[in-house]
Order: sequence, then C-alpha cells, then structure tokens
Amino acid sequence: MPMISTARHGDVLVVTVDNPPVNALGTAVRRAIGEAVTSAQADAGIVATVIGGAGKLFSGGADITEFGKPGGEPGLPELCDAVEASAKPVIAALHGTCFGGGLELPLSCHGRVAAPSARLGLPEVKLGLLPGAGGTQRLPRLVGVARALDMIVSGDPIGADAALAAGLVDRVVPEAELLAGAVAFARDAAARGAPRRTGEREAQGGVAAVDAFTAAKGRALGGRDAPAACIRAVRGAVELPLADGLAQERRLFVDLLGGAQSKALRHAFFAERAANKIEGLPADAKPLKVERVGIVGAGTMGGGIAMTFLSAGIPVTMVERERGALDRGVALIRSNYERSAKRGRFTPDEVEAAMGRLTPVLEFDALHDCDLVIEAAFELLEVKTEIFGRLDRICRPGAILASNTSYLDIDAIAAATSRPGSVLGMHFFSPANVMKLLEVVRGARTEPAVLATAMALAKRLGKVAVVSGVCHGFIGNRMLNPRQAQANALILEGAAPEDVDRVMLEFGMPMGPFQMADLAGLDLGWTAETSKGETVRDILCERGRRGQKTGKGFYDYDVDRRRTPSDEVKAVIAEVAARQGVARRTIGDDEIRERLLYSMVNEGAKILDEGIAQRASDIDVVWINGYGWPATTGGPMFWAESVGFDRVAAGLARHRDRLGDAGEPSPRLLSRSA
Ligand code: T1G
Repeated sequence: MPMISTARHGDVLVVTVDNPPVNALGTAVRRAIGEAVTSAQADAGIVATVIGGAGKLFSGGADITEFGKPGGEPGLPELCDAVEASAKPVIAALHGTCFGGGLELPLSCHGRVAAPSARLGLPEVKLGLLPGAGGTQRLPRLVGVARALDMIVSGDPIGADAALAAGLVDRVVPEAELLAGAVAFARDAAARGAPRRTGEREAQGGVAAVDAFTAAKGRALGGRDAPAACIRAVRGAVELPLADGLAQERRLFVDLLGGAQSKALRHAFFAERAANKIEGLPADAKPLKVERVGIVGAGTMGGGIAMTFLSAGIPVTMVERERGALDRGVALIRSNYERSAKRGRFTPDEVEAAMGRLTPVLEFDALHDCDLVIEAAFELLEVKTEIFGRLDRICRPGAILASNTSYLDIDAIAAATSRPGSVLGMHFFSPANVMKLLEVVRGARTEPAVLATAMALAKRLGKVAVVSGVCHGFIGNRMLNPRQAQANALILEGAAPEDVDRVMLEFGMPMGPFQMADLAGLDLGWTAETSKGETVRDILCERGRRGQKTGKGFYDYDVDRRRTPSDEVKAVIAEVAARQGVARRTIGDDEIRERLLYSMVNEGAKILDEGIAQRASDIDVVWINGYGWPATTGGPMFWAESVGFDRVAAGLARHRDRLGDAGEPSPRLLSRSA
C-alpha cells in the first residue's frame, strides 16, 4: 500500500499522503515525505512543493500506535524542521481533519491553503501529551500566544474561517479548487523569493499573555499533568530561541509520553474505538435503515433520548398515555434546547428544526411506521412486557424494539413479542442528551443485524456504545451495586457519608456514592406503603429526606444545592447500626477506597468471566463515559492492572468478612494475580 503519491503539476511537485484510515504520519509516511521534499530541492524543474492528504482528511496526526516503540527515522520533529529549512517553498493543502502532527507539519510549511471542510487542532493534551513536533513553538508564532494557548491547552479544533482570521491559514478556497489553489499559491510563493519560515517570526503577546492565560485558566487545569507542560512549552516560544524552545518541548513531551496519565488516556482512546467492534459478527450482518424513531414515554429519559435523535436529524414520534405528561415532556425538550442555545450549542434555527422533527402523540398506533421504537417507561418488568406486546402488534414487520431499561431482563421482555430477534436493550445514561455512553444489551435471540444497527446508530448519535450481555444491571450498574453496598455498610460501621464521598472525590470521581444517591433521589424504587423503616434509606425517605429535590437527603442542601453534613442523618445511622448490632469504629481512607473500588474491579472480572462484556477495555469505556471515572487512570480494569491484580486480590482477602459475596474473588482476577 503506497504511503504517499507524488505528481508534477507543471513546476510544482504535489505530495499526497495516502495512509488510510486517517493518514497517520507513521514512519513510512514521514520517510516518504522527507525524501520527496529533499528530491524537490535538487530538481531544477521544481520551484515549490505542495503536501496534501488523500480521502476525507489531511491527517489525524502522528501514528499513536507507534508510541512507546523505537521511533523510526525521520522523527516528526525532524521532518518538520527539514520542511521549514527547505530552500524552496512547501505549501500545505488542508481539508477535513488536520490534528496533532497533522497540523504541526503544515505549521512548518511556508504557507497553508485550506478548504472550508478543514478542522485544525492540536488535541495531544487529550492524550496526556503536548504537541511534540514544534506545535508549541510554531503555533504561537502564527496566531499569537493567547490563541495558541487556548488551542493547545483545550485541544479543541477551529474551522477554516477562524483559522484564516487568526492567521493560521493564508487562503480558504472552495473544496473542489483546493489543489489548484495550493499549487497557484506555491508558485506565487516561489516567485516571491525566500520562503517565509514560521520559526523566524515573533510570537505576539509575549510572557504577559502566558501569565494572563495561567491566571485565568490555571485553576481549571485539574489534576492532569499535560496542560501545565503545554503552558511551560509555549512560554519557551516567547522566552527562548527556536532551537532551545524545540528542545524543551521535546523533553516535556518525552516526560509526558512515559507518564502514567498519558498511557491511561491513550488506552482510553483506543478502548473507545475497540468497543464499537462486535466480536464474531457475521460478515453479512449489515445495519438496517433507521429513518424514523418512536419513543414510548415523555419523561426525563424519554425526553433526553428524543433530543439525542432530534439533534442527529432523525424524526421522532413520542408517545405518552395522557396529555399532561406529553405536554410536559415536549416543554422540557424545548426548554433544554433553549438553555443549550443560550450557551451557543445550537442556533435558534437549529432548535426550531429539531422541534419540527418531533411528533408528540397519545396513540400507540402512530408508531406503526417507525423503524425503531425505544421504550422508556416505568422500570417495572410487568409494565415493559405489556408495552412490548402492544408494540409487537402495532409496529411494522422488521421494526426494532428496544428498551431503555437500566437493569431488567431483556430476554423476558423479548419473550413478550413474536419478534425476539428484533428486541434488544439500548440503555442511555441520564441526562441522555448529554451523557455519551450507550449500553447496547444483546438478548439471547437478538439478531446480529439488529445489534449492528444499534452500534451504527450509536456512532450516528455521537454516542460511545458498548455491547453488554443480559444480567442484572448489565455492566455499569452491576458494578455500581457492590460499591453502593460497601458504602452503605461503611457508614453503619463508623465512616461518615462525607468521608466516603471525599475518598471517591480525591480518587477523581465526579461525585461520591452519597452525593449520587441524593442527586438521583433516595426514593427510587421506594414507596411509603412498602417502606419497612429498617434501613437508613427507608428512614430518611420516611422523614422526607429524599435527596436534592427535597433540599435534604444524606446531606442538607442550601438554595445553591451546596451540601453540608447532617446531624440528623448521623443520628439515624447510629440508630440503625445499634439496632443491627453493628460495632462502630474509626475507618481509614485506604479501607474505604479498597472496599469501594476493589469490589467493583472484582465484579468487573466476574462480568468478563461470564462473557457479559466482550473485553476488559469495554468495562473501562463504560465507567469513563457513563460515570465519570477519571480517564487519567484508564478505567477500573486498566487501573486495577496498574495497581497490580495481586494487590487487589490481597485487598479482597483482607476485607473478606466485610465484603460478603462481593469479596469472593473472580477466577479471572485470581489468575491475573498469580
Ligand atoms: N494514530 C493511529 N491510529 C489512529 C489515529 C492516530 N493518530 N487516529 C485515529 N486512529 C485510528 C483509530 O484507532 C481507528 O482505528 C481508526 O483510526 C478510525 O478512527 C507528535 C504526538 C482523526 C478525528 O489525537 O481524533 O500527533 O478502530 O474511529 O471517527 O505532536 O480518529 O478502525 O482500528 O476515530 O473518522 C494526535 C486522534 C496524535 C487525533 C478521525 N492526533 N484521532 O475520527 O475515525 S499524537 C489525535 C481522532 C500527535 C504530535 C502528537 C479521530 C479522527 P480502528 P476513528 P473518525
């Protein structure tokens, strides 16, 4: 497979990177580009060179799969330096994605022509890295320090027009004229004489701009190493000669590359892409068309799921049993869109277009022409089986019927229909229009094409999909259960709820178990009629402490929903502990962390033992994208491996009598700990 192609356009040499799927700048590509640029120097018939990309993009950057392996020559920094030093102009022709090294190479060129589709970014910080091929030195010299820091520390791309306005590109030409435009620009550059070298420019804004950025954004950098290193490297662009700034950038890059955070973030990057693959999927299992979607239920989940499809341009028929609930559901969708529009996420026209794709109805029959119907009704098996029986009778043959259930048995739901092959779970996470994770639950009889359809649809929706087998809670919630059980046990044994939450917050979770309980509502699945007043949760619910929505739960909340520990809750805990004869003691952070996290890891290993998850990295994807597990530790299974499975097994043994079944080590985990 050729890595580049070259062609002469008169006196201009055109080099096209051709390395599917993303034109990654791997060793062979770098070598070929370097040879082509060098040959152009010696060719009297060539006055300039253009570098472009084949397919839908210019380049997704350095080849991340090469990291951690011996680097092939020339390295990307060396190639960029050679391009910049070229005696004849080298011009970049940019379209589609130009990320990372896929932008650093153009930065070292003597000019950049872009098509409107170009998206230019340096996302290395999202991999725990920094632009390591001159990006921290050359971008500030083109767009100024402030703009460069915004791009490098956020990792977010900008479009062609913004790039033109910022001075990052010299021309924007129509898509079909990109090559011709770049060739003409290259010829003009040659006629102008010596190439304009980016490295010879000054970085506008100076140290003051670095200090201003640090003062404004410093605190928001969180516990990650890369952002601070990015700022330090950019400071070098204003304080050091180019060669020294490049050398410092290299040292900082190598440090980050070898660090735990980048290894974890690179794992998470590839894990997310691997999750999209279904092991053993027959070649003929092609995704079915989905052009119209039905949603049963206009509550919080139904509305959020509806928004997910509406925002992707897919029409939705949303059904509710009674007018009031339906109107409230539609109003909630509109208010969510309008709130997002205020934040610039949607334009008013986009909001109206999305609302125009929504058809709220009271009759199930309106779902008959849907290609997919997602049920988001009350979490009770009897309710769902009744709904699926009706959908089976109403919907057209071949329509897919999915449940958004968080826990329940998809096979039992499928058995309520005459089409079990077309039934599966699509478990969205609340708020469904925001959270990226989608658990796609395959029933015993779910057909491969139906599964492939859900996975393809997830990508269209911008979701990260993970396949799960059928069990109580699938992957994420099944692992949440032992963690919650340990949290509940720990507060009876003497740990304060705020200490349990603190340990999780310090680990990097966005909130602790009791904060989560208050946010979700303590009365999920609880009713006053059935309450026995035996558990802490029962008593809190009976006393009206049902979570943030009632202003108090495990914590007391002020008008801004800031939480403070509650003496009433402490008294309830002590009362229940006494009643259960639980001896109270002081419990350290290490025990809290081990009992919460090791029990989760052990459950994850059991999920793998049972074939519920396809691979360990899928479990990591679930927890990073569904529950906010810090990606800088790679997810529960990657983290456990970094801790050492022997230490996890020893921890489970140490807390064996407290963990109950959750402490019974999985065979897989024991085998890994040997
Ligand atoms: N290297 C190697 N493989 C890559 C890759 C890369 N840079 N980018 C994507 N892939 C693989 C990916 O794993 C998947 O493989 C396939 O390509 C399609 O990816 C020195 C150090 C470019 C916007 O961080 O953001 O340059 O699963 O499903 O949705 O300073 O991929 O098919 O086997 O994501 O069309 C910096 C990362 C690198 C960009 C395309 N660059 N990639 O999205 O396809 S570090 C990045 C992306 C660097 C220098 C530094 C996206 C994309 P498989 P995909 P997509």
